[in-house]
Amino acid sequence: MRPIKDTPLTRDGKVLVLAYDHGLEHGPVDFGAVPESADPDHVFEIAKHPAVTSLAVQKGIAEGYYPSYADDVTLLAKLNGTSNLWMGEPNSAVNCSVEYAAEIGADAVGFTLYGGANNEVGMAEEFREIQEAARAQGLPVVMWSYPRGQGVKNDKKPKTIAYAARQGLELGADVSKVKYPGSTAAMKDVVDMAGGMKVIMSGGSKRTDEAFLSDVKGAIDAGAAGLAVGRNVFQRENPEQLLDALEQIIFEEAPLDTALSQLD
Ligand code: FBP
Repeated sequence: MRPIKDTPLTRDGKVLVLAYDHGLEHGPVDFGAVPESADPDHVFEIAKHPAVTSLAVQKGIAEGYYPSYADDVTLLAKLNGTSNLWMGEPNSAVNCSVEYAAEIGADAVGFTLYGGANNEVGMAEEFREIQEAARAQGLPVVMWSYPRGQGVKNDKKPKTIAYAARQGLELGADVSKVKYPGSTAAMKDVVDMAGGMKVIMSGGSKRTDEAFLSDVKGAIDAGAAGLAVGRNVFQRENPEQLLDALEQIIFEEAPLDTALSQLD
């Protein structure tokens, strides 16, 4: 398997992506709980935490804010994305090229593939162009691999999630980011289906610390390389505390209780 350990996307082979593309994907509703989270500077400051191996943002946020943080934050440029105002079958516009991402300082690129959607074929062809351009630039590629749309009855089914991870391997991603299938055993099947490619868990909507960290622990115990998380971090008043706890679980392989003891 092509190693990505020498890229800034990982630390000790582990991955913790702080995702902050929600302003496009979901809109202002995601910033209601903590209004300052609408300010990209607030989230770039959070991304300086040593547990965060990269910050995933769309082009406009990268262009406007990354220059002030280039020494402290690793940039993962999300190349496609669509607003929640779009009511058609799941689809995602390519908003940034790999070449432009590299020009504005990206260390890695990300792309959403909706397997099972009407436009899966078109998205896979866009991914091919992006993956090959990223290889030419030496940038690792993270696939947000989210089966949904008319071909998918239940996107939480473990076999569907395992298929999503496998799509990343087959199409040449370095990392597949998938939804948590609900248990360590099911996540192990997902990880096994990805060969040696790194699989990371997608954070999901905000829940209690214990529920969230228990899912993360389940994913790590199953062999996942880490996590991409947005709302469970930036919808908190004290995100650094949660990142301390995540650092324990992901990088120190600490038990859940040790991680929970980092929190008030
Ligand atoms: P969360 O941890 O907040 O779930 O963020 C991960 C992420 O993949 C974001 O990059 C993206 O905006 C969002 O989830 C997409 O969520 P949805 O499942 O609603 O499409």
